[in-house]
Amino acid sequence: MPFENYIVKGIGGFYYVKTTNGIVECKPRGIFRKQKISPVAGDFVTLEQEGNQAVIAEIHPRKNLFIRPPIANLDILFIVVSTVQPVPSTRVVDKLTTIAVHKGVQPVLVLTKTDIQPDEQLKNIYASAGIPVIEVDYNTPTSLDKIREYLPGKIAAVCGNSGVGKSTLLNALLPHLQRETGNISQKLGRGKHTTREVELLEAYGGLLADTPGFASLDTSRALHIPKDELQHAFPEFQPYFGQCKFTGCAHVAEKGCAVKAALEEGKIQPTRYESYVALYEEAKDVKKWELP
Ligand SMILES: Nc1nc2c(ncn2[C@@H]2O[C@H](COP(=O)(O)OP(=O)(O)OP(=O)(O)O)[C@@H](O)[C@H]2O)c(=O)[nH]1
Ligand SMILES: [Mg+2]
Ligand SMILES: [Zn+2]
Repeated sequence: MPFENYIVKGIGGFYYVKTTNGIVECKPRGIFRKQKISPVAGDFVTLEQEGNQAVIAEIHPRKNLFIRPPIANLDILFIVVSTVQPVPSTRVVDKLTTIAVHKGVQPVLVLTKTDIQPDEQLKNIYASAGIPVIEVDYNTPTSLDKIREYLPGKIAAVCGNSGVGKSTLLNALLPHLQRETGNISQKLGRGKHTTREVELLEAYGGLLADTPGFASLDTSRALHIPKDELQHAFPEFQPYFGQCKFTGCAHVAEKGCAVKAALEEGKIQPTRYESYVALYEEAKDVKKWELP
């Protein structure tokens, strides 16, 4: 494994750290609590021995951090979207892709239930936005190869609305897992609403997070992207930066906007642009002191 000394999971104040000598149970040094820093899965750490107890003495600088679910150093976010049941929402997908890009995470769209109904439109929207799209078809097991190819040397997580097929995908990638799948009403009926902890699973030379309840990231205010930075979370806008008539153009209602021109020429997808405007309006209402 290319990874060592990382937190596999945390449960009730204890952390499980993968080392060259196996998994070590440890506690964080008291200093972290005083500094209000919580170790999370994906953290790379330095362990020290205090008597009989291994302790986390140091948390290495993080590439990124998500609070809900708690995970650090994410490289890849597989955004699972089903073509039907539930029907896809480009707004939800765009919120997730922008958060990923903003945090330095590669978003990868995973289209499920294509066996029930294909969706060329969705595929085209994201492919033309420069976001990789993988169609999963469980009747063609090689369709999972494209997902596996992303994993070597990377930390990845799977997210998406309830019922899109996250657990089904994890089970197909890691058959020994056998996470529970099913439709929502069945699960509620059986009273299965267990929240488990985030756990990093070794998968194809990388780490794949099992993040129960990772429906839509924490899309609360804590994850708002500052309005001026939002445009950079849309990779397909990039070629037009610096070409607008006004410097500091927000690409919303300004005259001579190169992004809007590209939209009108069909070079930017309407749903993506609509999401940008909606997210921009949302971000405008967030005061500076509310940003992390
Ligand atoms: N036909 C078809 N059914 C699928 C596919 N992927 C998932 N399903 C079914 O969709 C239902 C929901 O799948 P789950 O894997 O439980 O969905 P989930 O995203 O884990 O849902 P939550 O745990 O509630 O967030 C199950 O009945 C699956 O068998 C697919 O590609 N094709
Ligand atoms: Mg599930
Ligand atoms: Zn503009």
